[in-house]
Amino acid sequence: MAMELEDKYGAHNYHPLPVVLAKGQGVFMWDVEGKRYFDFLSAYSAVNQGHCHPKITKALIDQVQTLELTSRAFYNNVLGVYEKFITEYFGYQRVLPMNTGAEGDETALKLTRKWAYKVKGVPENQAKIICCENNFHGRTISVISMSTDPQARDDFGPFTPGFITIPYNDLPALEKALQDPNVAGFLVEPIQGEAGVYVPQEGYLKKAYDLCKSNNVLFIADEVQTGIARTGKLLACDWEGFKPDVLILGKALSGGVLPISAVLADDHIMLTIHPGEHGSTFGGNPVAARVAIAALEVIRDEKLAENAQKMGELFRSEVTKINSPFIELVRGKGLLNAIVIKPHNGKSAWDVCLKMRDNGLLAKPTHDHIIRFAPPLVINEAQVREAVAIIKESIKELE
Ligand code: IF1
Repeated sequence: MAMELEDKYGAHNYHPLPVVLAKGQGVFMWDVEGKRYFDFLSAYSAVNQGHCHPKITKALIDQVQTLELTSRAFYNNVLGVYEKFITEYFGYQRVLPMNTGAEGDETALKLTRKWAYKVKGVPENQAKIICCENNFHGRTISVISMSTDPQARDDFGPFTPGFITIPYNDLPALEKALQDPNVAGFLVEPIQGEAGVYVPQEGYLKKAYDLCKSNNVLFIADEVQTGIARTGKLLACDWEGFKPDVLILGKALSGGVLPISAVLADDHIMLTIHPGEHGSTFGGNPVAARVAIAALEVIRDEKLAENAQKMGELFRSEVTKINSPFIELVRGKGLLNAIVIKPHNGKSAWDVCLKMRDNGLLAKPTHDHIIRFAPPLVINEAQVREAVAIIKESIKELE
């Protein structure tokens, strides 16, 4: 019924795994027949705190019954409290609140260009931003203008100019691109999620940051997917101990209950945008502000970064023990992992996902042969072991 309705009345911009979910709690979701599944996608890392977390849903309900939206035309008694909380939480002077991750990236692009003209002195309309091949930063026109994925950009042109694309995890390529005096920023995912959970070589991010600093170029970290404790640290950049000039957050900033994104930077960058130069109807609304505070408190109070690191190590070590012609390798950091499937006797990653669904675990291939495994960060040891047993059983059934 649900599938037919979506097929008949909805745009066909997705190809979902055939399962109809009706309830979520913690690491689990239940379908319309009441069958339980491990959620190993977490809505692409938006549900890091677990489904329907009581503290987050309470913040949502309390605020939405009090004052849901003032717009930024007026002040309210919540936004400033949130701005102080989140800037201190991540160690920045300023935050620009938006809604979706793509809006966060668009905002970061506009902010970087504004800084280029007002501070760096790049000639008007000449600012360039370096990005990486196989990136994923969202679905808006300027963001897909950076994409190298035909599926993300074909037939959506003409595209926004001003982007230089280089290979990911390639410092010489970055060093060369930085020679252009009109380069304003380098936008990068600390781990490329959609590309298949590509973890760059140790030290890549810090060396890239240093190269940017020595060329007066802003290092812009898109932590929409890798942030909020997903990789075992609060931010994936924390693994290399530096602070991005511009930080983009989204997804789990809300614990999955509504779209919340944010761009963080210090005064010399953020204050280049003046009143009336950027904004959004819902950006920083009181409900989002209260929810984001609760979502970040849960990450801190439940020590979810530490748990993600421990459970991620357990997951990878247990999966590595599965001896199967299907498994080429497992890679990742914290609880952002992927298994690279070697197609075997005509079966692909999609077939593995269908079999795992039958056995009570939901995951989805990012590309035809890579399956991402990203459960909510509240998962415990017994649940990791039970989930790996399902993965193993599913693969064995297909062999
Ligand atoms: C889809 C991918 C993941 C993101 C990074 C910005 C955004 C995303 C690093 C934009 C969003 C989502 C979008 C969703 C599927 C999912 C995804 F497969 F598309 F690439 F996670 F890997 N930066 N990623 O990962 O955030 O505007 O969606 O809030 O478009 O199918 P958004």
